Amino acid sequence: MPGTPDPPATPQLERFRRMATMRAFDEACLDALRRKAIHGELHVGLGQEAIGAGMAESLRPDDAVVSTHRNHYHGIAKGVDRRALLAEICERGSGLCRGRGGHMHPFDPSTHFSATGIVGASLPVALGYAHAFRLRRQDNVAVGVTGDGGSHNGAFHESLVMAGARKLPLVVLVENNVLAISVDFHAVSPTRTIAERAAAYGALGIHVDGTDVDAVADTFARAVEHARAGQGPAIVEATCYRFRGHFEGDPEHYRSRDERNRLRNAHDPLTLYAARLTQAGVDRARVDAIRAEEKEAAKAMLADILAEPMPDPAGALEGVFADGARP
Ligand SMILES: Cc1ncc(C[n+]2csc(CCOP(=O)(O)OP(=O)(O)O)c2C)c(N)n1
Repeated sequence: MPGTPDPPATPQLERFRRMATMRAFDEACLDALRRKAIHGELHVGLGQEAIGAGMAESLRPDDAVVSTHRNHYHGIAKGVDRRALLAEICERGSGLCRGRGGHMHPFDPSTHFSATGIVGASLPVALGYAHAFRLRRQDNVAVGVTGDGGSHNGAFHESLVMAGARKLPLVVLVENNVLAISVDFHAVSPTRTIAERAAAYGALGIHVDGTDVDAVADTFARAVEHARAGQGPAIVEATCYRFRGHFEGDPEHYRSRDERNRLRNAHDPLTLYAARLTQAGVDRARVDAIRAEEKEAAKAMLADILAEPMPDPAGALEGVFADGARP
């Protein structure tokens, strides 16, 4: 009705908006790549938004998250400034690390967020945070993110052994998108799920549908509560699907276009949640407006960033070496 104020946003609409923000952010990255504003490999997370959006609610500002090469949604979930993150990805001076980290190595001390392109290496760093929280008697948690491929890495085992033995507040989030580049998880895993490996570490292990934002939010809350209460580490394994190649430019010889389209049609977390919301009586126009607003906001943010000049090459070594240690 004209003049009627919008009804207040429900927590469910907020979850939908968070997913829409993440989708729009990565679409802006794809746009930036097409405009040649990003050099080097780009790994986006289209299809995995429900995990980032679901984890956000349980985390406090002083908790820590250490992510992977596919890190944008975790940074957004942790509260990293989105413009600074996108500017970093576009290698601009206003970026989170003044454009020196790029998309795989964003560091944000103010939100305790970082990422690494070394597969498996996020977990020992998160373990370090968990250990520090314990030594300082803080009831914070550290989240170490890995993919299914990373869960086969030795660092996964070593981090969970120590966290389990010392009951450290480590939550290992495994985004199981069933592929490690071209390798099918089921062809190489000795266990049906990764969550069931938790028993070997005295950890809580929970498997969840990573395309269902409500289920992820509930599961993640349980795991964080467990770790925060001093009961030791937890593994949350969220199954999801990667809608694009491993990196932009991946010829994807390991799956057909039909297979990819089938996954996208059946498992898109935004489409699935929009249907759930409308079945629950939310006006479809309101849901669509949220997506449109987030898309518009990301587009405007990218345009603003691309209007910035590239950093002066003369300053390329600034902030790279410790005080005065330039070669
Ligand atoms: C130690 C190490 N080995 C290999 C690579 C090359 N590499 C980059 S991503 C990747 C696969 C990661 O798969 P997964 O952990 O399932 O994450 P996803 O890409 O599916 O998100 C590999 C092998 C690397 N970056 N680091």
